Amino acid sequence: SIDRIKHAGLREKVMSADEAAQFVQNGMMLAITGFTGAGYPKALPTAIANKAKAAHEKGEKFTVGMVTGASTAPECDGVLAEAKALHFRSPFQSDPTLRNGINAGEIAYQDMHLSHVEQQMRQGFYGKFDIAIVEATTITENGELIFAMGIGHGVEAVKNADKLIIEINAALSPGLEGMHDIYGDVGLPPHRKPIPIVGAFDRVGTPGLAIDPDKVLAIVMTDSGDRNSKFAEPDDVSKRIAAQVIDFLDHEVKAGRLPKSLLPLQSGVGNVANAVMAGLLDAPFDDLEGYTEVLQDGMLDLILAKKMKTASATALSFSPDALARFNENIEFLKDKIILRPMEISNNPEVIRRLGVIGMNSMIEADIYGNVNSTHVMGTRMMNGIGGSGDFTRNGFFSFYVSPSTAKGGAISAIVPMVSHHDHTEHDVMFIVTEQGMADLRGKSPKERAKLIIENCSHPDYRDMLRDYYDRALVASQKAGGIHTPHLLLEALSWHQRFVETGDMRIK
Ligand code: 0RQ
Repeated sequence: SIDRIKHAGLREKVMSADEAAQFVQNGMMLAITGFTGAGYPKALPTAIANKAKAAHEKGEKFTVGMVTGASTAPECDGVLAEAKALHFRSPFQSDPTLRNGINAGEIAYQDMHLSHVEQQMRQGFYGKFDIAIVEATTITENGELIFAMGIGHGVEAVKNADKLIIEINAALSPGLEGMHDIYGDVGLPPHRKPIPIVGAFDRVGTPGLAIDPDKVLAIVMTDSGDRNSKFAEPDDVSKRIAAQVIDFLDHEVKAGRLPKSLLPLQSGVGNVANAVMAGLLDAPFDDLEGYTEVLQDGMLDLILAKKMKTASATALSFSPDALARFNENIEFLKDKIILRPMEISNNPEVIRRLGVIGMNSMIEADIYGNVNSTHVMGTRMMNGIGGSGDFTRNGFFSFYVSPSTAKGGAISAIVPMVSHHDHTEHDVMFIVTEQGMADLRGKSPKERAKLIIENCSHPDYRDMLRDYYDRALVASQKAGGIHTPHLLLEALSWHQRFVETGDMRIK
Protein backbone atom coordinates (compact mmCIF):
# COMPACT_ATOMS: atom_id res chain seq x y z
CA SER A 1 0.00 0.00 0.00
CA ILE A 2 1.48 3.35 1.05
CA ASP A 3 5.02 1.85 1.14
CA ARG A 4 4.72 1.74 -2.63
CA ILE A 5 5.38 5.50 -2.48
CA LYS A 6 9.05 5.50 -1.54
CA HIS A 7 9.49 9.24 -2.09
CA ALA A 8 8.75 10.81 1.32
CA GLY A 9 7.51 14.19 0.01
CA LEU A 10 5.01 12.56 -2.32
CA ARG A 11 3.39 10.49 0.44
CA GLU A 12 1.84 13.71 1.72
CA LYS A 13 -0.17 14.00 -1.49
CA VAL A 14 -2.25 10.88 -0.80
CA MET A 15 -6.00 11.55 -0.72
CA SER A 16 -9.26 9.89 -1.73
CA ALA A 17 -10.44 9.68 -5.33
CA ASP A 18 -13.34 12.04 -4.57
CA GLU A 19 -10.94 14.62 -3.14
CA ALA A 20 -8.63 14.28 -6.15
CA ALA A 21 -11.57 14.61 -8.56
CA GLN A 22 -12.19 18.13 -7.24
CA PHE A 23 -9.16 19.25 -9.27
CA VAL A 24 -10.92 18.23 -12.46
CA GLN A 25 -13.04 21.07 -13.83
CA ASN A 26 -15.58 21.38 -16.60
CA GLY A 27 -13.98 21.79 -20.02
CA MET A 28 -10.58 20.40 -19.06
CA MET A 29 -8.51 18.24 -21.39
CA LEU A 30 -7.22 15.10 -19.67
CA ALA A 31 -4.48 12.69 -20.69
CA ILE A 32 -5.45 9.39 -19.06
CA THR A 33 -3.27 6.29 -19.27
CA GLY A 34 -4.70 2.99 -20.42
CA PHE A 35 -4.09 0.62 -23.30
CA THR A 36 -6.38 -2.28 -24.29
CA GLY A 37 -7.79 -2.75 -20.84
CA ALA A 38 -4.51 -2.36 -18.95
CA GLY A 39 -2.90 0.48 -17.04
CA TYR A 40 -5.96 2.73 -16.78
CA PRO A 41 -6.89 4.55 -13.54
CA LYS A 42 -9.40 2.53 -11.51
CA ALA A 43 -10.87 5.13 -9.11
CA LEU A 44 -10.66 8.63 -10.59
CA PRO A 45 -12.94 8.04 -13.60
CA THR A 46 -15.84 7.01 -11.32
CA ALA A 47 -15.19 10.01 -9.05
CA ILE A 48 -15.15 12.32 -12.09
CA ALA A 49 -18.31 10.68 -13.44
CA ASN A 50 -20.05 11.25 -10.09
CA LYS A 51 -18.95 14.86 -10.14
CA ALA A 52 -20.37 15.24 -13.66
CA LYS A 53 -23.68 13.63 -12.68
CA ALA A 54 -24.01 15.94 -9.67
CA ALA A 55 -23.33 18.97 -11.88
CA HIS A 56 -25.83 17.80 -14.51
CA GLU A 57 -28.49 17.32 -11.83
CA LYS A 58 -28.02 20.97 -10.86
CA GLY A 59 -28.38 21.94 -14.51
CA GLU A 60 -24.68 22.80 -14.84
CA LYS A 61 -22.41 21.82 -17.69
CA PHE A 62 -19.68 19.32 -17.01
CA THR A 63 -17.71 17.49 -19.68
CA VAL A 64 -14.03 16.81 -20.25
CA GLY A 65 -11.90 15.80 -23.24
CA MET A 66 -9.89 12.62 -22.86
CA VAL A 67 -6.89 11.24 -24.72
CA THR A 68 -5.72 7.77 -23.71
CA GLY A 69 -3.22 5.27 -25.07
CA ALA A 70 -5.95 2.99 -26.42
CA SER A 71 -9.07 1.31 -25.02
CA THR A 72 -9.65 1.26 -21.26
CA ALA A 73 -12.52 -0.52 -19.47
CA PRO A 74 -16.11 -0.13 -18.21
CA GLU A 75 -14.83 1.54 -15.01
CA CYS A 76 -13.03 4.20 -17.07
CA ASP A 77 -14.49 4.84 -20.55
CA GLY A 78 -17.75 3.18 -19.58
CA VAL A 79 -18.56 5.22 -16.46
CA LEU A 80 -17.53 8.51 -18.06
CA ALA A 81 -19.63 7.87 -21.16
CA GLU A 82 -22.56 6.73 -19.06
CA ALA A 83 -22.39 9.97 -17.01
CA LYS A 84 -22.24 11.99 -20.27
CA ALA A 85 -18.99 13.44 -18.96
CA LEU A 86 -17.05 13.33 -22.26
CA HIS A 87 -17.16 15.78 -25.15
CA PHE A 88 -14.00 14.52 -26.89
CA ARG A 89 -12.18 11.20 -26.99
CA SER A 90 -9.11 9.95 -28.86
CA PRO A 91 -7.36 7.77 -30.16
CA PHE A 92 -8.97 4.29 -29.66
CA GLN A 93 -11.83 2.77 -27.68
CA SER A 94 -13.82 -0.43 -27.54
CA ASP A 95 -16.39 0.29 -24.83
CA PRO A 96 -20.06 -0.33 -25.76
CA THR A 97 -21.43 2.72 -23.87
CA LEU A 98 -18.77 5.04 -25.26
CA ARG A 99 -19.26 3.57 -28.75
CA ASN A 100 -22.98 4.38 -28.51
CA GLY A 101 -22.19 7.95 -27.41
CA ILE A 102 -19.86 8.35 -30.39
CA ASN A 103 -22.38 6.88 -32.85
CA ALA A 104 -25.18 9.02 -31.40
CA GLY A 105 -23.07 12.07 -32.21
CA GLU A 106 -22.72 13.09 -28.55
CA ILE A 107 -18.97 12.56 -28.27
CA ALA A 108 -16.47 13.83 -30.83
CA TYR A 109 -14.01 11.01 -31.50
CA GLN A 110 -10.73 11.19 -33.34
CA ASP A 111 -9.65 7.74 -34.50
CA MET A 112 -5.98 7.79 -35.42
CA HIS A 113 -2.76 5.80 -35.87
CA LEU A 114 -1.42 5.20 -32.37
CA SER A 115 2.13 6.03 -33.46
CA HIS A 116 0.97 9.58 -34.21
CA VAL A 117 -0.57 10.35 -30.82
CA GLU A 118 2.44 11.48 -28.80
CA GLN A 119 3.87 13.70 -31.51
CA GLN A 120 0.48 15.36 -31.96
CA MET A 121 0.31 15.92 -28.19
CA ARG A 122 3.76 17.50 -28.35
CA GLN A 123 2.75 19.66 -31.28
CA GLY A 124 -0.30 20.84 -29.39
CA PHE A 125 -2.96 19.63 -31.83
CA TYR A 126 -5.14 18.48 -28.93
CA GLY A 127 -4.76 21.82 -27.18
CA LYS A 128 -3.34 22.11 -23.69
CA PHE A 129 -3.55 19.11 -21.37
CA ASP A 130 -4.68 20.31 -17.95
CA ILE A 131 -4.19 17.12 -15.99
CA ALA A 132 -2.64 13.72 -16.65
CA ILE A 133 -4.15 10.84 -14.67
CA VAL A 134 -1.72 7.98 -14.61
CA GLU A 135 -1.79 4.48 -13.15
CA ALA A 136 1.49 3.31 -11.62
CA THR A 137 2.91 0.37 -9.69
CA THR A 138 5.24 2.34 -7.43
CA ILE A 139 7.09 5.64 -7.02
CA THR A 140 10.79 5.19 -6.27
CA GLU A 141 12.79 6.99 -3.57
CA ASN A 142 14.06 9.54 -6.05
CA GLY A 143 10.59 10.22 -7.38
CA GLU A 144 10.52 8.03 -10.47
CA LEU A 145 7.24 6.63 -11.63
CA ILE A 146 7.09 2.90 -12.38
CA PHE A 147 4.19 2.45 -14.78
CA ALA A 148 1.57 -0.31 -14.49
CA MET A 149 0.67 -3.14 -16.92
CA GLY A 150 0.69 -0.72 -19.82
CA ILE A 151 2.52 2.49 -20.75
CA GLY A 152 0.72 3.68 -23.88
CA HIS A 153 1.14 7.46 -24.11
CA GLY A 154 1.97 7.73 -20.36
CA VAL A 155 5.39 9.33 -20.81
CA GLU A 156 4.04 12.10 -23.01
CA ALA A 157 0.99 12.50 -20.75
CA VAL A 158 3.21 13.15 -17.73
CA LYS A 159 5.57 15.46 -19.63
CA ASN A 160 2.86 17.38 -21.43
CA ALA A 161 0.13 17.98 -18.87
CA ASP A 162 0.25 20.94 -16.50
CA LYS A 163 -0.59 18.79 -13.46
CA LEU A 164 -0.53 15.16 -12.51
CA ILE A 165 -2.76 12.79 -10.52
CA ILE A 166 -1.26 9.36 -9.87
CA GLU A 167 -3.09 6.19 -8.93
CA ILE A 168 -0.91 3.60 -7.22
CA ASN A 169 -2.51 0.19 -7.59
CA ALA A 170 -1.58 -2.31 -4.87
CA ALA A 171 -3.03 -5.16 -6.96
CA LEU A 172 -0.11 -4.85 -9.39
CA SER A 173 2.90 -7.10 -8.91
CA PRO A 174 5.89 -5.11 -7.60
CA GLY A 175 7.84 -7.40 -9.94
CA LEU A 176 6.78 -5.12 -12.82
CA GLU A 177 9.61 -2.80 -11.79
CA GLY A 178 12.38 -3.37 -14.30
CA MET A 179 10.13 -4.44 -17.18
CA HIS A 180 9.46 -0.95 -18.54
CA ASP A 181 11.86 0.75 -20.92
CA ILE A 182 11.19 4.47 -20.90
CA TYR A 183 12.62 6.15 -23.97
CA GLY A 184 11.26 9.62 -24.38
CA ASP A 185 13.69 11.22 -26.78
CA VAL A 186 11.74 11.02 -30.02
CA GLY A 187 11.11 14.75 -30.04
CA LEU A 188 10.00 16.68 -33.09
CA PRO A 189 11.67 17.25 -36.43
CA PRO A 190 14.03 18.70 -37.56
CA HIS A 191 15.92 17.56 -34.46
CA ARG A 192 15.13 13.87 -34.47
CA LYS A 193 17.75 11.16 -34.20
CA PRO A 194 17.46 7.48 -35.10
CA ILE A 195 15.75 5.39 -32.40
CA PRO A 196 18.58 3.05 -31.40
CA ILE A 197 16.55 -0.20 -31.43
CA VAL A 198 18.13 -2.70 -33.82
CA GLY A 199 16.92 -5.90 -32.15
CA ALA A 200 13.32 -6.41 -30.95
CA PHE A 201 14.47 -6.77 -27.34
CA ASP A 202 17.00 -3.90 -27.18
CA ARG A 203 16.70 -1.80 -24.04
CA VAL A 204 17.31 1.85 -24.84
CA GLY A 205 15.80 3.75 -21.90
CA THR A 206 15.28 3.60 -18.16
CA PRO A 207 12.89 1.55 -15.96
CA GLY A 208 11.22 4.61 -14.43
CA LEU A 209 10.13 8.08 -15.48
CA ALA A 210 11.36 11.04 -13.40
CA ILE A 211 8.47 13.27 -12.38
CA ASP A 212 8.38 16.80 -11.00
CA PRO A 213 6.87 16.44 -7.48
CA ASP A 214 5.53 20.00 -7.71
CA LYS A 215 3.28 18.98 -10.61
CA VAL A 216 1.62 16.24 -8.55
CA LEU A 217 -1.83 17.32 -7.35
CA ALA A 218 -2.83 14.06 -5.73
CA ILE A 219 -1.97 10.42 -5.28
CA VAL A 220 -4.82 7.94 -4.91
CA MET A 221 -4.30 4.40 -3.63
CA THR A 222 -6.28 1.63 -5.37
CA ASP A 223 -6.37 -2.14 -5.20
CA SER A 224 -8.19 -3.66 -8.15
CA GLY A 225 -7.43 -5.59 -11.29
CA ASP A 226 -7.35 -4.57 -14.95
CA ARG A 227 -10.20 -5.35 -17.37
CA ASN A 228 -8.92 -8.92 -17.79
CA SER A 229 -11.47 -10.05 -20.37
CA LYS A 230 -11.64 -13.76 -21.00
CA PHE A 231 -10.76 -15.18 -24.40
CA ALA A 232 -13.07 -17.66 -26.05
CA GLU A 233 -11.55 -21.10 -26.64
CA PRO A 234 -10.48 -20.90 -30.30
CA ASP A 235 -13.46 -22.08 -32.37
CA ASP A 236 -13.24 -24.00 -35.61
CA VAL A 237 -13.19 -20.87 -37.78
CA SER A 238 -10.38 -19.25 -35.76
CA LYS A 239 -8.40 -22.49 -35.81
CA ARG A 240 -8.73 -22.77 -39.58
CA ILE A 241 -7.57 -19.18 -40.04
CA ALA A 242 -4.66 -19.71 -37.67
CA ALA A 243 -3.61 -22.95 -39.39
CA GLN A 244 -3.38 -21.19 -42.75
CA VAL A 245 -1.26 -18.34 -41.42
CA ILE A 246 1.10 -20.85 -39.79
CA ASP A 247 1.30 -23.09 -42.89
CA PHE A 248 2.10 -20.07 -44.99
CA LEU A 249 4.87 -18.91 -42.64
CA ASP A 250 6.29 -22.46 -42.71
CA HIS A 251 6.18 -22.36 -46.49
CA GLU A 252 8.11 -19.07 -46.49
CA VAL A 253 10.74 -20.56 -44.17
CA LYS A 254 11.13 -23.58 -46.46
CA ALA A 255 11.43 -21.28 -49.47
CA GLY A 256 14.27 -19.45 -47.70
CA ARG A 257 12.37 -16.17 -47.48
CA LEU A 258 12.09 -16.18 -43.68
CA PRO A 259 14.49 -17.39 -40.99
CA LYS A 260 13.43 -20.40 -38.89
CA SER A 261 12.78 -18.14 -35.94
CA LEU A 262 10.61 -16.02 -38.30
CA LEU A 263 10.75 -12.25 -37.77
CA PRO A 264 9.34 -10.33 -34.78
CA LEU A 265 5.58 -10.93 -34.53
CA GLN A 266 2.84 -8.38 -33.96
CA SER A 267 -0.63 -9.59 -33.18
CA GLY A 268 -3.78 -7.50 -32.96
CA VAL A 269 -6.55 -7.83 -30.41
CA GLY A 270 -9.33 -10.40 -30.34
CA ASN A 271 -9.98 -14.10 -30.47
CA VAL A 272 -8.63 -14.84 -33.96
CA ALA A 273 -5.35 -13.06 -33.23
CA ASN A 274 -5.08 -14.99 -29.99
CA ALA A 275 -5.82 -18.25 -31.85
CA VAL A 276 -2.89 -17.64 -34.21
CA MET A 277 -0.58 -17.25 -31.22
CA ALA A 278 -2.05 -20.40 -29.65
CA GLY A 279 -1.46 -22.25 -32.94
CA LEU A 280 2.22 -21.28 -32.87
CA LEU A 281 2.67 -23.39 -29.72
CA ASP A 282 2.68 -26.51 -31.92
CA ALA A 283 4.28 -24.94 -34.99
CA PRO A 284 7.75 -25.88 -36.24
CA PHE A 285 9.39 -22.58 -35.26
CA ASP A 286 11.69 -21.85 -32.34
CA ASP A 287 13.22 -18.79 -30.69
CA LEU A 288 10.38 -16.57 -31.81
CA GLU A 289 10.34 -12.89 -30.88
CA GLY A 290 7.44 -10.50 -30.36
CA TYR A 291 7.39 -6.81 -31.26
CA THR A 292 3.82 -5.82 -30.73
CA GLU A 293 1.56 -3.30 -29.02
CA VAL A 294 -0.70 -5.63 -27.05
CA LEU A 295 0.66 -8.80 -25.52
CA GLN A 296 -2.26 -11.17 -24.89
CA ASP A 297 -2.56 -14.69 -23.43
CA GLY A 298 -1.32 -16.40 -26.60
CA MET A 299 2.04 -14.65 -26.63
CA LEU A 300 2.49 -15.08 -22.87
CA ASP A 301 2.01 -18.84 -23.25
CA LEU A 302 4.54 -18.95 -26.09
CA ILE A 303 7.10 -17.33 -23.77
CA LEU A 304 6.25 -19.63 -20.86
CA ALA A 305 6.56 -22.64 -23.19
CA LYS A 306 9.98 -21.30 -24.32
CA LYS A 307 8.81 -21.17 -27.95
CA MET A 308 9.22 -17.40 -27.86
CA LYS A 309 12.47 -15.95 -26.51
CA THR A 310 11.37 -12.41 -25.79
CA ALA A 311 8.58 -9.96 -26.48
CA SER A 312 8.27 -6.19 -26.58
CA ALA A 313 4.87 -4.51 -26.18
CA THR A 314 3.28 -1.39 -24.77
CA ALA A 315 0.63 -3.21 -22.71
CA LEU A 316 -0.15 -6.59 -21.19
CA SER A 317 -3.77 -7.52 -21.74
CA PHE A 318 -4.50 -10.84 -20.07
CA SER A 319 -7.48 -12.98 -19.13
CA PRO A 320 -7.75 -13.64 -15.36
CA ASP A 321 -6.01 -17.03 -15.73
CA ALA A 322 -3.17 -15.61 -17.82
CA LEU A 323 -2.70 -12.80 -15.30
CA ALA A 324 -2.24 -15.41 -12.58
CA ARG A 325 0.36 -17.22 -14.74
CA PHE A 326 2.11 -13.91 -15.40
CA ASN A 327 2.28 -12.96 -11.73
CA GLU A 328 3.47 -16.43 -10.69
CA ASN A 329 6.24 -16.41 -13.28
CA ILE A 330 7.21 -12.76 -13.10
CA GLU A 331 10.84 -13.46 -12.12
CA PHE A 332 11.24 -15.77 -15.13
CA LEU A 333 9.50 -13.24 -17.38
CA LYS A 334 11.42 -10.19 -16.21
CA ASP A 335 14.19 -10.50 -18.76
CA LYS A 336 11.82 -11.71 -21.46
CA ILE A 337 9.19 -8.94 -21.65
CA ILE A 338 9.80 -5.23 -22.28
CA LEU A 339 7.07 -2.59 -22.01
CA ARG A 340 7.67 0.52 -24.12
CA PRO A 341 5.85 3.79 -24.78
CA MET A 342 3.46 3.29 -27.70
CA GLU A 343 5.41 5.80 -29.75
CA ILE A 344 8.20 3.20 -29.69
CA SER A 345 6.19 -0.05 -29.84
CA ASN A 346 4.34 1.30 -32.88
CA ASN A 347 7.12 3.31 -34.42
CA PRO A 348 7.25 3.02 -38.22
CA GLU A 349 11.04 3.41 -38.25
CA VAL A 350 11.55 0.52 -35.83
CA ILE A 351 8.84 -1.72 -37.31
CA ARG A 352 10.37 -1.34 -40.78
CA ARG A 353 13.91 -1.93 -39.54
CA LEU A 354 13.01 -5.07 -37.59
CA GLY A 355 10.81 -6.45 -40.38
CA VAL A 356 7.83 -7.11 -38.15
CA ILE A 357 5.19 -9.64 -39.24
CA GLY A 358 1.89 -7.82 -38.62
CA MET A 359 -1.36 -9.74 -38.07
CA ASN A 360 -4.57 -7.79 -37.56
CA SER A 361 -8.29 -8.39 -37.78
CA MET A 362 -10.66 -6.60 -40.11
CA ILE A 363 -14.32 -5.88 -40.49
CA GLU A 364 -14.24 -6.29 -44.27
CA ALA A 365 -11.94 -6.36 -47.28
CA ASP A 366 -12.83 -5.69 -50.87
CA ILE A 367 -11.95 -7.73 -53.92
CA TYR A 368 -8.86 -5.56 -54.52
CA GLY A 369 -7.45 -5.86 -51.00
CA ASN A 370 -8.53 -2.58 -49.43
CA VAL A 371 -9.40 -3.14 -45.78
CA ASN A 372 -11.93 -1.57 -43.42
CA SER A 373 -11.21 -2.30 -39.78
CA THR A 374 -13.29 0.40 -38.12
CA HIS A 375 -16.72 1.12 -39.60
CA VAL A 376 -19.80 -1.10 -39.81
CA MET A 377 -21.78 -0.34 -42.98
CA GLY A 378 -19.63 2.70 -43.64
CA THR A 379 -20.98 4.94 -40.90
CA ARG A 380 -21.02 3.18 -37.53
CA MET A 381 -17.76 3.31 -35.56
CA MET A 382 -16.76 -0.01 -34.06
CA ASN A 383 -13.47 0.52 -32.16
CA GLY A 384 -10.89 2.39 -34.18
CA ILE A 385 -7.79 1.82 -36.27
CA GLY A 386 -5.53 1.48 -33.23
CA GLY A 387 -2.07 0.36 -34.19
CA SER A 388 -3.19 -1.79 -37.10
CA GLY A 389 -2.10 0.80 -39.67
CA ASP A 390 1.30 1.30 -38.07
CA PHE A 391 2.06 -2.38 -38.48
CA THR A 392 0.33 -2.86 -41.83
CA ARG A 393 2.16 -0.20 -43.77
CA ASN A 394 5.52 -0.66 -42.10
CA GLY A 395 5.61 -4.41 -41.46
CA PHE A 396 7.62 -6.86 -43.56
CA PHE A 397 4.47 -8.95 -43.88
CA SER A 398 0.97 -7.65 -43.22
CA PHE A 399 -1.87 -10.11 -42.71
CA TYR A 400 -5.57 -9.35 -42.38
CA VAL A 401 -7.61 -12.15 -40.86
CA SER A 402 -11.37 -12.51 -40.45
CA PRO A 403 -14.17 -15.03 -40.69
CA SER A 404 -15.58 -14.80 -44.25
CA THR A 405 -19.03 -13.81 -42.95
CA ALA A 406 -20.51 -12.00 -39.95
CA LYS A 407 -23.91 -11.95 -38.23
CA GLY A 408 -24.80 -15.54 -39.01
CA GLY A 409 -23.93 -15.21 -42.69
CA ALA A 410 -26.01 -12.08 -43.36
CA ILE A 411 -22.83 -10.08 -43.99
CA SER A 412 -19.97 -10.98 -46.30
CA ALA A 413 -16.54 -9.90 -45.07
CA ILE A 414 -15.46 -9.82 -48.73
CA VAL A 415 -17.33 -7.08 -50.58
CA PRO A 416 -17.09 -5.35 -53.97
CA MET A 417 -15.87 -2.11 -52.37
CA VAL A 418 -15.10 -1.44 -48.70
CA SER A 419 -17.53 0.99 -47.09
CA HIS A 420 -14.64 2.76 -45.29
CA HIS A 421 -10.92 2.67 -46.11
CA ASP A 422 -8.40 2.13 -43.32
CA HIS A 423 -5.68 0.12 -45.06
CA THR A 424 -5.29 0.42 -48.77
CA GLU A 425 -4.49 -2.21 -51.39
CA HIS A 426 -0.97 -0.73 -51.38
CA ASP A 427 -0.40 -1.79 -47.77
CA VAL A 428 -2.23 -5.08 -47.36
CA MET A 429 -0.24 -8.19 -48.35
CA PHE A 430 -2.33 -11.18 -47.25
CA ILE A 431 -6.02 -11.76 -46.63
CA VAL A 432 -6.97 -14.88 -44.72
CA THR A 433 -10.42 -16.25 -43.93
CA GLU A 434 -11.45 -19.77 -42.90
CA GLN A 435 -12.04 -20.39 -46.63
CA GLY A 436 -8.47 -19.74 -47.67
CA MET A 437 -5.74 -17.20 -48.19
CA ALA A 438 -4.83 -14.65 -50.85
CA ASP A 439 -1.17 -13.65 -51.23
CA LEU A 440 -1.46 -10.24 -52.88
CA ARG A 441 2.25 -9.49 -53.22
CA GLY A 442 3.32 -8.71 -56.75
CA LYS A 443 -0.25 -8.85 -58.06
CA SER A 444 -2.24 -6.32 -60.09
CA PRO A 445 -5.77 -5.41 -58.99
CA LYS A 446 -7.40 -7.81 -61.44
CA GLU A 447 -5.14 -10.67 -60.33
CA ARG A 448 -5.91 -9.81 -56.71
CA ALA A 449 -9.67 -9.86 -57.32
CA LYS A 450 -9.48 -13.42 -58.71
CA LEU A 451 -7.48 -14.63 -55.71
CA ILE A 452 -9.60 -12.93 -53.08
CA ILE A 453 -12.93 -14.04 -54.59
CA GLU A 454 -11.84 -17.63 -55.25
CA ASN A 455 -9.79 -18.21 -52.09
CA CYS A 456 -11.30 -16.06 -49.34
CA SER A 457 -15.00 -15.42 -49.95
CA HIS A 458 -17.74 -17.56 -48.48
CA PRO A 459 -19.46 -19.92 -51.00
CA ASP A 460 -22.78 -18.12 -50.33
CA TYR A 461 -21.30 -14.95 -51.79
CA ARG A 462 -18.77 -16.27 -54.30
CA ASP A 463 -21.08 -16.28 -57.35
CA MET A 464 -22.34 -12.79 -56.46
CA LEU A 465 -18.75 -11.53 -56.34
CA ARG A 466 -17.80 -13.27 -59.61
CA ASP A 467 -20.86 -11.75 -61.25
CA TYR A 468 -20.05 -8.27 -59.93
CA TYR A 469 -16.46 -8.53 -61.15
CA ASP A 470 -17.40 -9.85 -64.63
CA ARG A 471 -19.95 -7.09 -65.18
CA ALA A 472 -17.59 -4.46 -63.74
CA LEU A 473 -14.93 -5.52 -66.25
CA VAL A 474 -17.29 -4.91 -69.17
CA ALA A 475 -18.71 -1.64 -67.83
CA SER A 476 -15.29 -0.24 -66.93
CA GLN A 477 -14.15 -0.86 -70.49
CA LYS A 478 -16.87 1.53 -71.63
CA ALA A 479 -15.92 3.96 -68.88
CA GLY A 480 -12.40 4.03 -70.30
CA GLY A 481 -10.35 2.25 -67.63
CA ILE A 482 -10.18 -1.39 -66.57
CA HIS A 483 -7.22 -1.18 -64.24
CA THR A 484 -9.53 -1.56 -61.21
CA PRO A 485 -12.94 -2.55 -62.57
CA HIS A 486 -15.97 -1.24 -60.69
CA LEU A 487 -19.65 -0.55 -61.12
CA LEU A 488 -19.69 2.71 -59.26
CA LEU A 489 -23.40 2.78 -58.48
CA GLU A 490 -23.47 -0.85 -57.45
CA ALA A 491 -20.18 -1.04 -55.52
CA LEU A 492 -21.75 -0.20 -52.16
CA SER A 493 -25.19 -1.68 -52.88
CA TRP A 494 -24.47 -4.75 -50.72
CA HIS A 495 -24.13 -2.51 -47.68
CA GLN A 496 -27.24 -0.56 -48.61
CA ARG A 497 -29.16 -3.84 -48.99
CA PHE A 498 -28.04 -4.90 -45.52
CA VAL A 499 -29.14 -1.56 -44.05
CA GLU A 500 -32.56 -1.96 -45.69
CA THR A 501 -33.18 -5.71 -45.34
CA GLY A 502 -30.76 -6.98 -42.71
CA ASP A 503 -29.03 -9.24 -45.25
CA MET A 504 -26.43 -8.66 -47.98
CA ARG A 505 -27.79 -11.60 -49.96
CA ILE A 506 -30.47 -11.01 -52.57
CA LYS A 507 -33.61 -12.73 -51.32
O1 0RQ B 1 -19.90 -7.98 -33.31
O2 0RQ B 1 -19.93 -8.88 -31.04
O3 0RQ B 1 -21.82 -7.47 -31.90
O4 0RQ B 1 -21.45 -9.78 -32.79
O5 0RQ B 1 -17.58 -7.14 -35.07
O6 0RQ B 1 -16.00 -9.34 -34.46
O7 0RQ B 1 -15.33 -11.55 -35.38
O8 0RQ B 1 -15.53 -11.24 -32.85
O9 0RQ B 1 -13.65 -10.21 -34.22
O10 0RQ B 1 -13.18 -9.31 -31.88
O11 0RQ B 1 -11.37 -9.72 -33.62
O12 0RQ B 1 -13.00 -7.83 -33.86
C1 0RQ B 1 -12.03 -5.62 -36.67
C2 0RQ B 1 -13.67 -5.17 -34.85
C3 0RQ B 1 -12.71 -7.46 -35.18
C4 0RQ B 1 -11.27 -5.65 -34.26
C5 0RQ B 1 -12.42 -5.95 -35.25
C6 0RQ B 1 -18.69 -7.63 -35.85
C7 0RQ B 1 -18.95 -8.99 -35.26
C8 0RQ B 1 -18.79 -8.71 -33.79
C9 0RQ B 1 -16.29 -8.40 -33.48
P1 0RQ B 1 -20.86 -8.57 -32.16
P2 0RQ B 1 -15.18 -10.67 -34.18
P3 0RQ B 1 -12.75 -9.31 -33.29
C10 0RQ B 1 -4.46 -3.99 -32.06
C11 0RQ B 1 -4.72 -3.59 -33.48
C12 0RQ B 1 -9.17 -2.61 -35.35
C13 0RQ B 1 -8.03 -2.22 -34.46
C14 0RQ B 1 -6.87 -3.12 -34.50
C15 0RQ B 1 -10.79 -4.20 -34.32
C16 0RQ B 1 -17.64 -7.74 -33.77
O13 0RQ B 1 -10.19 -6.48 -34.52
O14 0RQ B 1 -11.36 -3.32 -33.74
O15 0RQ B 1 -6.79 -4.06 -35.26
N1 0RQ B 1 -9.71 -3.93 -35.11
N2 0RQ B 1 -5.93 -2.84 -33.66
O16 0RQ B 1 -20.23 -9.44 -35.60
C17 0RQ B 1 -20.49 -5.93 -39.47
C18 0RQ B 1 -18.75 -6.93 -40.66
C19 0RQ B 1 -18.24 -7.43 -39.43
C20 0RQ B 1 -18.95 -7.12 -38.26
C21 0RQ B 1 -17.21 -8.34 -37.76
N3 0RQ B 1 -18.14 -7.19 -41.83
N4 0RQ B 1 -19.85 -6.19 -40.62
N5 0RQ B 1 -20.06 -6.37 -38.28
N6 0RQ B 1 -18.28 -7.70 -37.26
N7 0RQ B 1 -17.18 -8.20 -39.10
C22 0RQ B 1 -5.15 -3.26 -30.93
C23 0RQ B 1 -4.90 -1.81 -30.81
O17 0RQ B 1 -4.48 -1.19 -31.66
C24 0RQ B 1 -5.14 -1.12 -29.56
